[in-house]
Amino acid sequence: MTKARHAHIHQSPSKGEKTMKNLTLFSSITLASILLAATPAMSQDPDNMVLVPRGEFIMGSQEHQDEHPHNVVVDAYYIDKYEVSNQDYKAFMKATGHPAPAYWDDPRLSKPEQPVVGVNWYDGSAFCEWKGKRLPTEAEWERAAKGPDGNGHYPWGHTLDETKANYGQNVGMTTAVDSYPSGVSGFGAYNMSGNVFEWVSDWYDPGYFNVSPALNPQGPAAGLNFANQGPVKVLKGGSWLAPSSSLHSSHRFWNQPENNSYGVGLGFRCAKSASPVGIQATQYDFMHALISMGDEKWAEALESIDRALKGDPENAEYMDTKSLIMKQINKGKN
Ligand SMILES: [Ca+2]
Repeated sequence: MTKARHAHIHQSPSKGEKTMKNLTLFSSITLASILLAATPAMSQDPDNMVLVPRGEFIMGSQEHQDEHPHNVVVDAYYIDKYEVSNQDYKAFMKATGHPAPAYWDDPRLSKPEQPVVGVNWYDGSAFCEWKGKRLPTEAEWERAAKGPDGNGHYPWGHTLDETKANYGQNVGMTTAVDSYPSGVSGFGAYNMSGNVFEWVSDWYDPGYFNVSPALNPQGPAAGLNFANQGPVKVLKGGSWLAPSSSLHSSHRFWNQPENNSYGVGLGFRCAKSASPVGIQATQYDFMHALISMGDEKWAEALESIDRALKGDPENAEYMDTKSLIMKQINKGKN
């Protein structure tokens, strides 16, 4: 397997990046007070999934050009604590008659507790649908890997550590889906780095992080037609076979959705939306209005503050915020 596309970038921060840093400081202070005040109002956790509350994080990193860092807000969701195992996949095959994936009989890879490998994007989607779930978006996957602090290069922190993940042929095969408990992400998800690459729902486009919406990005409408072999979907997290350079949480790799064999380590986990309700949703709408203001997306900001005011019409802070937004919108018209 080859991967020669990534050129490391060493540029001084652009105006956008400076704005983002200021925004991050501003919003972190404001958001901390909002989030501390918010009380969880979620349905009960589904089995073997972890809850990731609605919140903001910096998606991407300075590592590669296609990882352009940008602020993103993701609605609350659950994500599987573990990669889907062979045992899980066997139950799916039995219940639905779905065909066996590649490497199903490879003795190194076929133990019940090892993650299923050799599945294509459609297999992963079908499994998740059978479970009443779906593949995570790239943003959901990355937030789950980065944890509540949102800034770790790896799920466990900043330093590469072979005792915390299975990568680079250090072990020579996949390990159980609950292996490496010390490498668990801040939200409690296992093996987000390493073991098997994980399919997410988004198409891959190297420029997408420059134009992505700030709220619940779903990926571009079409994928890069890589080497004229057809459009590609995003893969996350590296694998037992892949080098350490693909391990960090914002790393983006890709494959055609019908391909199941790349690097003998293509697996997945599923996700499920979990919408906040009541006062929490209102506070988050306010939060999103502030973030949109920081991004100078005034129409988006107005939409969010109107939603917040609908939930809490007498809130003076929300009313003040709306006047600020209106002032900017009117300034643009003159
Ligand atoms: Ca993984």
